[in-house]
Amino acid sequence: MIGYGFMGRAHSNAYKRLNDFFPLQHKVVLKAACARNEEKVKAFAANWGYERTETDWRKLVRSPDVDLIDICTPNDSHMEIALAAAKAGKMIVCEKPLALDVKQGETMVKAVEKAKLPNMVWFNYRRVPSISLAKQLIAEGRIGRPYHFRANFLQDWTISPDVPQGGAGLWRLDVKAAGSGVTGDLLAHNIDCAMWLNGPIVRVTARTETFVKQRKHAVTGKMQPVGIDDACLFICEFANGSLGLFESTRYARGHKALKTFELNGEQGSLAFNLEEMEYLDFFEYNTGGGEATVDSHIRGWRRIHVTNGEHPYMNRYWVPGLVIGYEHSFLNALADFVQGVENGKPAQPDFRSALQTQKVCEAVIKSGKTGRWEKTGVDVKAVI
Ligand code: SOE
Repeated sequence: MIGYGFMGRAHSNAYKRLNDFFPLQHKVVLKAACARNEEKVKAFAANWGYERTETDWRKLVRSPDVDLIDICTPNDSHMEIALAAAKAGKMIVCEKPLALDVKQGETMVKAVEKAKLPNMVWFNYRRVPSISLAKQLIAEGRIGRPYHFRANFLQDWTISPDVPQGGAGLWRLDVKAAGSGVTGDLLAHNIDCAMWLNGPIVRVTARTETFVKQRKHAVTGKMQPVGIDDACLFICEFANGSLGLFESTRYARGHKALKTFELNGEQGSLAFNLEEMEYLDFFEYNTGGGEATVDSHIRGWRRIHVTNGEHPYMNRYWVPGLVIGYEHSFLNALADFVQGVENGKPAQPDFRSALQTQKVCEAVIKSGKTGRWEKTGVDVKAVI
């Protein structure tokens, strides 16, 4: 485990509980946690049960007793660590977004594919059972021809101009460490889900804004220009002919993590809201083409409480009606990854698939600057 921030904790929790909930051939052993600050990494390792600590990630990556490297560091170090881990023959799981930009992402894809190593990016929201159920309903043809996809991810934690950029957690505001603002940090999640559910995004046009132009840098102590997008709105075209509308900001007072999406198709619609993540809303117009099969006076949105044994992942947990939470999305992702290693069917999104999301993010940022429609260059076959 490299890094001990919010994601280091979320992933460590998944490693600790994996074998309790999922029947797998392999057992997780928490070998080592690594970070530059010795005191902090020792406390982290003691808390989560890692056998030892390292302060040099290069040493960790070369350790013969380590099979898998988990990259939970800020985005500007993903590539360097991934390349070293690939060279050392380790499996790699990497926090999102894959890299700072497409160029770095391509280098990472090349390295892991050349080394033929299992790899995955932690786009955890795919593994929220309600979102996985949405995927299943789409595959079952219940939505029919898709027309519209809309999604948002709204937060409010950077409104104060006194919030510094740089340093623990706040590196997300420093363009050198993060690559972009809400586009890479928040919209990347929505783009990953959107393409997983509704296929490749081919063209985008965006409007980005930086509301606070200068912030103190936590490391240098100096006021420095802010290079990230504080807010981003974009519209897009999907390869299947449907249209998309995306909104993200860290300036939506009152919203902490309002992440929603809706998909409207000819035969039905689906809607999800992270604040009520155990539900999937479904409007069924028609069960199989032609005219409506549900009488109009009783037709309406239905709330599916996604807690039954036949719902994705739920047979691993409790009994119908009892919910799981945010942390289980990481557990489910990890279970899929290990299962993929065991049965030779790699879990997604792997680095190549996550690179497609990176391409959309980059096109969005570019369009925010040029004010024009930009092609994403997404490799249609890699959207899986
Ligand atoms: C930012 O506040 C953040 O923690 C993101 O970095 C995560 O990826 C997202 O899931 C929640 O918000």
